[in-house]
Amino acid sequence: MERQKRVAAIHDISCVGRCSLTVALPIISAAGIECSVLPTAVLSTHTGGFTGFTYRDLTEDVLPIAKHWQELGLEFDALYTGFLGSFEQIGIISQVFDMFKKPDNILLVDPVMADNGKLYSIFSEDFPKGMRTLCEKADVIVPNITEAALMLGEEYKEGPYSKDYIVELLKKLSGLGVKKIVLTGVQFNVDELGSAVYDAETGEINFAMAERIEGYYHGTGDVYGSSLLASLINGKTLAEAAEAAVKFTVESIRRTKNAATDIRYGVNFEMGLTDLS
Ligand code: PXL
Repeated sequence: MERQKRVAAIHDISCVGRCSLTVALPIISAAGIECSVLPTAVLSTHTGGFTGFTYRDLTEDVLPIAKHWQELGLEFDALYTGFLGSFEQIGIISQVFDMFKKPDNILLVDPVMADNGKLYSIFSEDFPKGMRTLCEKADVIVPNITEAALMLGEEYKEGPYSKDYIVELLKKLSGLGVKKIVLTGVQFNVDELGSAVYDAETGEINFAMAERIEGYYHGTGDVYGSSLLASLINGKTLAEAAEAAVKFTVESIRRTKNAATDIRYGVNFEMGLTDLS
């Protein structure tokens, strides 16, 4: 039997609200991949739309956890980072990348820090500059349009976008040195939403679009990133993985919309997990 693949997911634990590790762990596991976790912070809920959340910064634990893994001789087919608990963690995760990088594994960075033109309130203005340095080390990055604009030092533009603008953003992002870019929140008209994929090595650009469902649903970036990575690890091309991730995310949003639940609690991805496996 083929060796089972193993991923290290490096995100916070938002105890309630379906994002970060409470999304990455089930999705990656359902795809048949072992998912180890390195929590960056523990919060009672995520920070989007809730007030009064608790926040335990785990910056001091990240390196000792990684060093223990190294002593155990552990290897990973991918390291997948999302929400980081502090600015300092950017440099620490960069060290963790150096510890576990292999010629054939994937460093996937989702530079979680902003959406809808705004940096999340808990991050300082210099956070995008720091996140840019982590993206420079990655094999694959998955920014949304806001995160892309912030890392490039550009003004955020609201959609719909022209194809030329999206292609320009992809090419500028490849200037960071990263070879595979998946840009989310791409919109060419009001009825569709999806992602743009650029492989800087082959020059290939693809778009994965789906019907846009009205409303802002929390945690969808993590649902998307986790399913994208699961498909990549299971041998899909970047373009195929983006297609599958758009489909899985949109179906999760549709289920949530139909149930009319409070959107702060994330999307119902759980009922799609059996299809994923
Ligand atoms: O899904 C992104 C995310 C992850 N973790 C925390 C967040 C957010 C977005 O707001 O607050 C703690």
